[in-house]
Amino acid sequence: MIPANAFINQSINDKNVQFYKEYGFLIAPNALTQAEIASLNKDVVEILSGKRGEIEGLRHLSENQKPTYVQNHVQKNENDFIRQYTAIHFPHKLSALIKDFAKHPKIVNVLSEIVSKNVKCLQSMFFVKAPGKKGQAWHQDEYFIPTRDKSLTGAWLALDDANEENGCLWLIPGSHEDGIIRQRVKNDNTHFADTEVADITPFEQKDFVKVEIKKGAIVYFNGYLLHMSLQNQSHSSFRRALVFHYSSAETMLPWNLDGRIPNTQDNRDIFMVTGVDPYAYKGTCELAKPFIRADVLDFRV
Ligand SMILES: O=C(O)CCC(=O)C(=O)O
Repeated sequence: MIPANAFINQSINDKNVQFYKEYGFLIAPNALTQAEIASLNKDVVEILSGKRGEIEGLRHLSENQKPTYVQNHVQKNENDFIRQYTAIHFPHKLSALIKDFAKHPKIVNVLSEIVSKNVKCLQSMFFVKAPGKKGQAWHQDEYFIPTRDKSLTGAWLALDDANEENGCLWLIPGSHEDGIIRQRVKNDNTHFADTEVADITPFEQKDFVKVEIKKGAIVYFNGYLLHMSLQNQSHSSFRRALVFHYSSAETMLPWNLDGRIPNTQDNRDIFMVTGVDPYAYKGTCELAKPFIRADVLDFRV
């Protein structure tokens, strides 16, 4: 059972903030409206149909495989069309709507309490996670995105009901606390797309929390928190989710996007979501390009 203080009702309170410090996560049920969810899902169909420009890894389809629209509603093929994808990285670079959601007042309100008064957004990911697609092995986001000041925070927006069968998030409460980046070892769990997995010792099955949530909920979690998701084993249930990663604006961010860009002391491909940017004098720039997540993940940073 997830303790009551993990749940944000209406707006974040002191008990939520204390819970986040101790356990490294929070859940805000019913944070998004049905209309907001529908608008995000529709936007991603457009992105993946190539209407917003070329994306690395996009699979080109013949005209009759593409989704068709009638009066702005997807008329056919939407599910067939998106089912080939697990996720797209940096969709906010192709969608003003998605970028706006990163600054959603409900999200900013929470981040101001658990991250800093000054918060920047570092990346977005849209998970389609069609039936059959694999999950992501136990990991800490901080391993990939090096803030190293413990301010890295994910906001995971559920755009479908997420449950064990369709590959919801699992996490280990409190695993962020020692501030250690865990050793990564070879993965042999066929549920995971990754070649490597974080060594979660000394945690065991009894420490795992399954985050089964309704669409519209938002899960917040610390960048050092161990989390994973299993394969989508349902026949027809997608497990869509939009994820943003944020840090305090004070953080210098030596993130080379897993080797996609040259090493940098401070990656300025960011945008502010609240407060003041102490490094505004450096300006910002475009470094990351949107790309489709590979079916096998071989990240070594
Ligand atoms: O949604 C998933 O399957 C994995 C998400 C994740 O690992 C993350 O957002 O950091």
